[in-house]
Amino acid sequence: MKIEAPHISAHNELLLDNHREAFAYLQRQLAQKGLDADKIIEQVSELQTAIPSWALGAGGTRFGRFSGIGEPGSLEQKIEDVGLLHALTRSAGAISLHIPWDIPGDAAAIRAQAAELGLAFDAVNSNTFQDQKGQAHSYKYGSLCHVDDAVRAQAVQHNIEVIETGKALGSKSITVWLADGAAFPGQHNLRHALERTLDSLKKIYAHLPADWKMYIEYKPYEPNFYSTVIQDWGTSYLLATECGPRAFTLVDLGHHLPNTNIEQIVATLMMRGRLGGFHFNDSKYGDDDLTVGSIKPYQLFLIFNELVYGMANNTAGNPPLAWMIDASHNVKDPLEDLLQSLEAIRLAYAQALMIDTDALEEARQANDVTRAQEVLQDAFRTDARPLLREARYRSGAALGPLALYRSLDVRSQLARERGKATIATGL
Ligand SMILES: [Mn+2]
Repeated sequence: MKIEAPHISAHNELLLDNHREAFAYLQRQLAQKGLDADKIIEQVSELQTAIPSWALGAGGTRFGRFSGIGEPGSLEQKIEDVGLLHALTRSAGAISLHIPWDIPGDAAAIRAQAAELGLAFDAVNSNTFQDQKGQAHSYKYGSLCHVDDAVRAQAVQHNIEVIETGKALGSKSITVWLADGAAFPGQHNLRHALERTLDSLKKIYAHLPADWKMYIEYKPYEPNFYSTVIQDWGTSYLLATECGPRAFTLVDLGHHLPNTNIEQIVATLMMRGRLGGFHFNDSKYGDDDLTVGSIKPYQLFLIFNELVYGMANNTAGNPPLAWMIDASHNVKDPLEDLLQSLEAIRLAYAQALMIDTDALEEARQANDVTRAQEVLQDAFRTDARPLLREARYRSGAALGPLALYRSLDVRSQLARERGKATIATGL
């Protein structure tokens, strides 16, 4: 299924009068603070978030999986789904593949299909947290950190193959997330496990094409509940700096202990030019994979505040960031969920761009703590949604993506085309 321009314009026609009124009001409010709505719209429009191939089907838990209907049963259908999201929002212009769940049979054809929908290939993701059929060695006791040379060599080789797959698609980066860790105290010599991991990462890095980046993701716990080899941003940063200038830390919002100050991590990494990218999601307890902005929208806004500052004051040469959603759950229609996440990401960005930074800095210099908080919260509490709608309208997308998705009854049509019982590859 495809969403065509006439669908969008017929939908926009119905909402346009109300939108224009709301946008004009916001534009005046912003102008009073010396902010240019057009400039914010331009910046917001440039923010493109990659959709991971594993978020397009229902995500399971360790207790069960409840499939939806019309799930994408092939890589082509996953790309078709991302194409729908991008047509509705013009904010999901990339797809991030998981290898081996999504190995393209014909890379050139897949690339052409994506290009036709306006999609690029973002980072490719390796998987050494599961054993694959026919694999010589098991990852039960780790992969890049394993005590056995042969297991480590196999895991390194897999990452190299993932890079090769990415090259054929036009990807420019690989994300390494490891489940490696110890389930119980005593299982690992903690220092040696980290040393072996660094050694393996260096071997992968040695195969990185000159125009590629390697993102090293961290996570404090799960699946191992005693220790994780790359447990935090500091460990990731250490590994990245040891590997070389094209290795970076990747921040996944769900991969922190409760109440961690993630915006501070962002500020520190950008100070060193080592923030590679983001995996967006939201959580209440742990790595919950909830819809972006559904639990802690203020935290997301504060994170974007640091990102905006870091991008505007890029003294350490931090590269452009890779934005990706990393979420998947059991109950919502995945496409509806992703539409909500895409909206939440741009909303937090727009809110951060609406901060009166001069007033904020003035308050800081005067140690006026109350005023500093007021300035931040004024931006957070201003309804930025008209900016997002205007950004979509100007780029040919829908004023109300979710409303249009529902009125076109996209899911039923996908179910008719694909059959009700298709299951997306993944966990
Ligand atoms: Mn992630």
